[in-house]
Amino acid sequence: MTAIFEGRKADLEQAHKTLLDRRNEPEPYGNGIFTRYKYPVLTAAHAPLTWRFDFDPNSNPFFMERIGINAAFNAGAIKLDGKYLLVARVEGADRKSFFAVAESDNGVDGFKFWERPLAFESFAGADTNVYDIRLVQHEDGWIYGLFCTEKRDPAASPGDQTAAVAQCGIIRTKDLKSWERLPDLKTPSPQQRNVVLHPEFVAGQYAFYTRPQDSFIEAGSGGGIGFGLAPDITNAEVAEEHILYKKQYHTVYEAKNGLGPAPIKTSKGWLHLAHGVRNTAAGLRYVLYMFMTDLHDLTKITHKPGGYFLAPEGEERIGDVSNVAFCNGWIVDQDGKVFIYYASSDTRMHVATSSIAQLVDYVTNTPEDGLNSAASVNAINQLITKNKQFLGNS
Ligand code: M1P
Repeated sequence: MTAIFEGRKADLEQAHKTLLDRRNEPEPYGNGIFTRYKYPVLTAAHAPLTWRFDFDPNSNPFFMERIGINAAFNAGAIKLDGKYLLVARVEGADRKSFFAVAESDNGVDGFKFWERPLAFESFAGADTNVYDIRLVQHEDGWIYGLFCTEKRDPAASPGDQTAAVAQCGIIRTKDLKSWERLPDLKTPSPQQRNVVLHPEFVAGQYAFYTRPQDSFIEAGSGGGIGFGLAPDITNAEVAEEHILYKKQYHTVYEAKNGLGPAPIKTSKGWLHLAHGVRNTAAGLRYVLYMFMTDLHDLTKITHKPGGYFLAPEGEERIGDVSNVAFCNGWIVDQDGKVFIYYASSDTRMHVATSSIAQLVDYVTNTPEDGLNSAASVNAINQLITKNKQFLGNS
């Protein structure tokens, strides 16, 4: 065994342990709606060293990295047997994404990947790349994972090596360890990303939130968050998509939008977290926004707070795809505490904590987007006038 091998191995193991053992701290002076935390909860550096290094001193005398891990982001989330579990989109240096489960005892730090990445059947030629899983504990007893499955567009010309087709893959499990692959979701749209399964049956059917698109990147003439029903999950087909949340001019979701995790049921309605995208001279900007739908009519939006709920801040703004906040996982504890797991700039995972009471207050009391500058000024003036009753005229 060489001194280089021994020294590098010891140093890297120590640095990895220090990272995994690091306690997280809530950031002070938040907005009262949620609390951000100082450190990301999951990064590429959290990947086990056994995924990256050959530990045989004979075949790897320099203890060199053999397989690079580029990022850990866009994680689905679920609480099982008292553990907070993230199913992250891990991206290798080869640009292929895969899923891996990371577990924590308290939801804000100590996330540790399970020994091996998640494995499931891949239909021949179906998946070049898989990502952005949404985990749903459905009332039928299964935990479903809906994810994006992407492959090269079979209609692309030989010179075009970028055109892709994205659709919704479906897997299910009881324990996050063994997974059954079901046929991909069929919808009328040529492209689907950000598909989410509603946790309850609706009129005896499986209910899906979809995001139809004309092309791989552009929403085009379509887009919006769709909703549709499928009678059978083992051969799921949404024959008709009803657009429940449209793109809208000069809002944070004017270019496209997509649902985040499955909605949370509250006494006031279903709480939704979504991402909205707008274009800028510096490229696309992704932020998170919230809305609420009626408890009995899932296609009826009852509350639409204006603006973004969470936008990338500070170092969150920088990464492989900068200026992106994206969320496809949250966990609600018995006491109503909510753990919002969001990714920044397609690079790393963070947590923000809140509660059902705070989120319902935010969604039901934040003024709607008035859709023009005068309406925004009017909303501020109304608040100032109301505040005068409490603060006097000084
Ligand atoms: O790069 C930002 C995000 O872009 C896509 O999201 P959407 O389909 O809404 O445009 C996804 O590829 C997502 O993974 C990524 O974070």
